[in-house]
Amino acid sequence: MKTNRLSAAITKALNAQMTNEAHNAQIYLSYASWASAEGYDGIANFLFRHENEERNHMMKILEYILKRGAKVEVTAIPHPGPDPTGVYDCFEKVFKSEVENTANIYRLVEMSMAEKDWATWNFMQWFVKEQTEEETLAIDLLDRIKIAGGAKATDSALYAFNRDLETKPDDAVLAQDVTVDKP
Ligand code: OFO
Repeated sequence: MKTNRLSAAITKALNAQMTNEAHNAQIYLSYASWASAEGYDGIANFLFRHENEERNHMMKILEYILKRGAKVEVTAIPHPGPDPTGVYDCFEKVFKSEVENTANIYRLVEMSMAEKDWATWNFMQWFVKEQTEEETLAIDLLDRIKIAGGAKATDSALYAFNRDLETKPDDAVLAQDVTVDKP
C-alpha cells in the first residue's frame, strides 16, 4: 500500500520552501558576518540568532516531509546577495526577505487548502504565525532606526541601537532557546 501522504505538487512546494528557509538563513548569516566585521556585535548577535531560527524552520519542514512518507530533495541554496550598505539598509533587506518568505508561506497554505490537505494546512499555520512575529520584529527595528535618522543615523545613535540589541531580548522567541523539535 502506498504510504506517501503528500501529493507531488505539495511535496515539490514543501521542498522548495525548505530551500527558501535555507536561503533566508544564509541572508542572516551573511549580514551577521558583515555586522560583526563593521564592529556592530550586538546587531551581529541578533542576526546570528535569527540565522539559527531559519535553519530550524528548514529542519521543521524536512521532518514534516519525512513524517508524511514523502521524499526530501536537498538542493543548492541561492547566494544571499551583496553586503548591506549600512545598518538601515541591512534591516530594510531583512524586512524585505521576511515579506517575500511570507508570500511563499501563503502560497503553500493556498495550495494545501485547494487540495484539502488539512494536515499540511494545519502544519503551515505555525509558519503563518511565525512570519507575523518576524515581520513585526523587523518593522519595530526599522522604526527605531528611522527615528534615529534612517540611513543618516549618527554613530552615537547606531552605537545605542547596537548596544540595545546586545542586551534586550527579542520580541520573537529567542533562537538560542529553540530546538528542531520546538522551533
Ligand atoms: Fe522562516 O521565518 Fe522568517 O523567514
